[in-house]
Amino acid sequence: MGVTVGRFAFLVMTAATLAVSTRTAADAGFDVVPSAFNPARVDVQIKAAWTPGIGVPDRTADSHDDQGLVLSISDTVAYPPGASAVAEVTPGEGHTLRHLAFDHKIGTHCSGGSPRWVVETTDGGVYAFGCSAGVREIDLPGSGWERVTFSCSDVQVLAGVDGSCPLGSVQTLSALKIVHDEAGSTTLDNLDVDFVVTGKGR
Ligand SMILES: [Ca+2]
Repeated sequence: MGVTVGRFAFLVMTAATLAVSTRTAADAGFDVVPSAFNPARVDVQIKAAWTPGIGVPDRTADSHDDQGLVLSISDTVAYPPGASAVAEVTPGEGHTLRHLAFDHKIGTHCSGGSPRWVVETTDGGVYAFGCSAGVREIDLPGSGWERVTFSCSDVQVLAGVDGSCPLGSVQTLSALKIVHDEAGSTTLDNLDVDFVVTGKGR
């Protein structure tokens, strides 16, 4: 009898946990906050900013949005200490993840390593999705741009279980951001997290 009660209690707890962990970014809405990461104050120039006049206009509901996200660094700084231009999704913790994409301005930096989505999960997983790894749709959403959509076939597991992938997983996020840390400049727009799109600063 004691075992039966214990199992019932466990099931109730599991259901409650799932109810919380299946909350998505779409429920929450989110901002994308740029910043410079340079813990050792290495002598490099870093820019991380939503910048007027260089984005894809009119994809979001705000017809006045012409901002694009510029992430640039004048030199590559080996890790550690590393240095990077960062765009953090906030709130980035507490929900699960099923879809990641962004629009990339063709001709600006895009390699297998940078810029990249970095996904951290509460179970200690750290995952990267590098710009050039995603599926590219040229001239979407406009001429000179490409939409880059990521799937589990693009994932790099930096920490955690080999073969795991946070997209479509029950893993709960602890952080979600775009990191650019290779010398050069990239321009992105319309960051897509679970089909919720952010194309400008606050
Ligand atoms: Ca925009």
